[in-house]
Amino acid sequence: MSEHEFNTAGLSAWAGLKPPAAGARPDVRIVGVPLDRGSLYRPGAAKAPAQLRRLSAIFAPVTEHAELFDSVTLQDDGDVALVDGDMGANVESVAAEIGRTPKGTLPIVLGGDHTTVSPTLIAQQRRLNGRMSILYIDAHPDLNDISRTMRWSNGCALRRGLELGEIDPRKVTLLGCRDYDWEEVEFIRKMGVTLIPAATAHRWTGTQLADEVGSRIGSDALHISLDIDSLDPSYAPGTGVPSAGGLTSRELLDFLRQLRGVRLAGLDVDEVAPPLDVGHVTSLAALKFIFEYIGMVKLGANS
Ligand SMILES: [Mn+2]
Repeated sequence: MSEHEFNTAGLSAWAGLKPPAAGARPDVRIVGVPLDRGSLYRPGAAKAPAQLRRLSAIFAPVTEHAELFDSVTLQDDGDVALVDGDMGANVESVAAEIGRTPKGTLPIVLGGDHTTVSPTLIAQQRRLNGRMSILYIDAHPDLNDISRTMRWSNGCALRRGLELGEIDPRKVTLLGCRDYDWEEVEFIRKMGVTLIPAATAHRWTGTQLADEVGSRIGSDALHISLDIDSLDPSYAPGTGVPSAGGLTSRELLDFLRQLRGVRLAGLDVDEVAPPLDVGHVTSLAALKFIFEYIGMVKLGANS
């Protein structure tokens, strides 16, 4: 270990949060999907689950608003087994694994590139019997049918998840977008996807996100898919396709906070690429979001 590496000796992963008593269901279940064969330009995200687990040990179970959440129970079931090939070769087995998450437990899925979201949405749609809305936080809508000849690239990730999960595109809110293929713009308009570009989100104040999402969600639970490239590259350089003009870390955490009162369904966090990172700041930004999310479990957001 380099002298500049975080020394996590003696610390427990996930801020020391414990699994539940035998036979009880955890509040949160962690599952890793170390696959980056859907990366259109630069791989590296396959190394994220291990890195996020390792660095999770330096966090404490306290939100940024100084709320203690050490009573949240957490079970980390490690990484799913993968076969050679892209997400297409793995989608059913990964969806089945995520689908094993007990009812009432929130799955937190660690990608991997953003094709991780496809099996995640398939599993969540089944777990929630279709009563799910989606907040997709990303620089890119990932709504291409085919991207650079691949059906299972990260540029098609949301499209595949909606298709195979039989999910109504009108249940999707895109947040933080700023790079589009024209095919994606047409899909958004034609299929009734809600689009909140990064430029719009940047000007929002107060509870506008909660109002916007809340007005559409009805009695659904909300699944959040976070592509770390939704953040501006100055906050998250360690990702395959950085895009200028993104959200600030502050905005992202505030948007999450605004969703208190919305029924949460689960979370996936994707496109963190440790080999491309600088001083682990991208991994730590992802973990900050994950820990604030876990902190919401017992603070009224999931009741
Ligand atoms: Mn994405």
